[in-house]
Amino acid sequence: MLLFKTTFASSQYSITDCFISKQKHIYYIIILSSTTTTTTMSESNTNTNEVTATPVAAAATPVVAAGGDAAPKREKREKKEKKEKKEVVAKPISGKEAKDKLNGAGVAKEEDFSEWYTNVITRAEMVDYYDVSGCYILRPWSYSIWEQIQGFFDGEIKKLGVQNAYFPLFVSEKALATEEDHIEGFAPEVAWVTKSGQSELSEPIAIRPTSETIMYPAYANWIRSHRDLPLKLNQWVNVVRWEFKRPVPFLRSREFLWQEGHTVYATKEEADKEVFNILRLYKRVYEDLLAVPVVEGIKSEKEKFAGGLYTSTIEGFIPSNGRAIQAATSHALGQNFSKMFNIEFENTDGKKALAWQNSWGLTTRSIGVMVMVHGDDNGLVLPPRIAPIQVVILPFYFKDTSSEEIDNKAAEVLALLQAAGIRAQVDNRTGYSPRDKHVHWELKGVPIRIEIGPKDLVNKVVVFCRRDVPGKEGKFSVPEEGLALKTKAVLDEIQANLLARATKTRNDNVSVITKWEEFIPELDKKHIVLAPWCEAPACEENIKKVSNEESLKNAKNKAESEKGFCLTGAAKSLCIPLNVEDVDKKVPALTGETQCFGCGCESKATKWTLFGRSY
Ligand code: 87F
Repeated sequence: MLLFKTTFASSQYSITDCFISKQKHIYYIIILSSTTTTTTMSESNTNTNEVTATPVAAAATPVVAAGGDAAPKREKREKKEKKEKKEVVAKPISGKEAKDKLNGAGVAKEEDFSEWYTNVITRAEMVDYYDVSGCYILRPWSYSIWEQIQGFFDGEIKKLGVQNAYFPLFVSEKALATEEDHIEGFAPEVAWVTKSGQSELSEPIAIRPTSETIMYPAYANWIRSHRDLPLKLNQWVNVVRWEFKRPVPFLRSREFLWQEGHTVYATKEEADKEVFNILRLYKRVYEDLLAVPVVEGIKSEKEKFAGGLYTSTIEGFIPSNGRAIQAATSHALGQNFSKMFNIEFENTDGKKALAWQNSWGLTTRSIGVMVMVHGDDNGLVLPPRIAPIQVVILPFYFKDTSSEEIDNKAAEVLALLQAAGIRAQVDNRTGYSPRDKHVHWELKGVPIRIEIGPKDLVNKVVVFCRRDVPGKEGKFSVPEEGLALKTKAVLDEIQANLLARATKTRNDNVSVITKWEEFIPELDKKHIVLAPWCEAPACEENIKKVSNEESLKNAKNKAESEKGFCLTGAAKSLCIPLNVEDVDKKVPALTGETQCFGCGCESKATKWTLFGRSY
């Protein structure tokens, strides 16, 4: 690792940090931040968790120089980042507490949610830290969940006629600038490569933060006639967004994995239909696979993707801190991008027409949401459909019985579960006590533990322990006869129970309000709110501003934000739900008489809208 400090002759920016890969074809990702005049070069230890990368695309590029990262704003942001920079690191267990905290998450979920989360994902071997701030290693225990999500979603989009492709990681400055207007707000997050070896590249190239500007120039070449439509492509890739807010593994990292779908249609009707088909698939990923309830809705004008016509979204909820989280989005881009990139086709009348486009994305954030929603004080609680191991078989030996007999039984059970398509494994590691194994597999969130001991052999039963129902209540004997079917039924029951439980909690945490005075008190109960709203951007701006000010007065909330785990106390609109019934609330139809609840806003309400503090 080399750390550079230098200054560009004609720029107020300096290189504060660059990472050099020790491979044959070296390239540097140069991170630019505000003024420094010294030129130093030092070799530092690679083993640091505190690589303070503050990349700002802006310096050398017209894209950003023209855009929204003016110096005062940037300084403010950097100051804020410094404050928030404390890395999320699992605290070692020490001292008097160590003895009783060595198991499970090490801290109660309700006591310190931030520490709980960090402990769980590291101890369960989902994630490990890396020496570039904001980047994490996804270990097999989390990556295989991503593979489950991929398997389902990929299969479904293929049924809709979507094909996978791969477009390059790099974007030229010119291509990125095509989207200048829309990228403005995002520009500070774009990371750039400016060097190869010791030489400056003649033109810096950006690393994809999203691929509109990479894919659409090719689309313009490929699409000529209505016969070339629809074009439906998807790619499963990594993207880089150099976030300045405090990173949270899975939820907000500087590199993450996602799928991005980019489709092109001849008509708005076809495009609109797809927007909601995809949204429904996203809902299925969350609800059917991850057992996390989400609300389908439309983003407000302020919260939509600026480049598009409208943004449909699914919104999740984290009960432990009362925060909503955008779970996935499906955008109708209209003809905005086809205008910018000249994606035109000759229609059936022989006339030129602009194409209608959509884009949609789902990320590894989904794994973090699932962990936060279902996990408990003993660790992960994995929904069976995505659990890398659905059943772990634990043979228990006692002095006076032959371990061979137990091992044979375990192998027999394993074979019959695997034959039934269940992801099962035997834990016959030596040197671990039954208690150790119990704690280990609980922490990993495996849905069913099957214990087999000498008595069970005699009785021709095995003992089931459900991860979702702790203690004795979740422990019961199951006859060997019909074991595979019973296991499948219990896995289904666990899956359904997790969704039902999370849905009830989410619904219990939605408050219906009609007046501004109710807003902050409800948010402070860690609720999200459903309120009659006028949809005006100025009203939303005000809601954000006032809710932030009022929240800061709340000492508890302040303490939380100082810990850095949550962003701000500001609340914003989450979505205009497609079905208000989704959150199990009965609200009167808006007649045109109902006032908007918004602060100081005198307009009439047009939509019941979900608001909340969010990630
Ligand atoms: C960050 C840096 C540069 C979001 C960014 O949601 C550009 C962007 O365009 C940017 N962050 N976006 C919007 C992405 C829109 C859209 N792209 C395809 C999606 C889903 C998949």
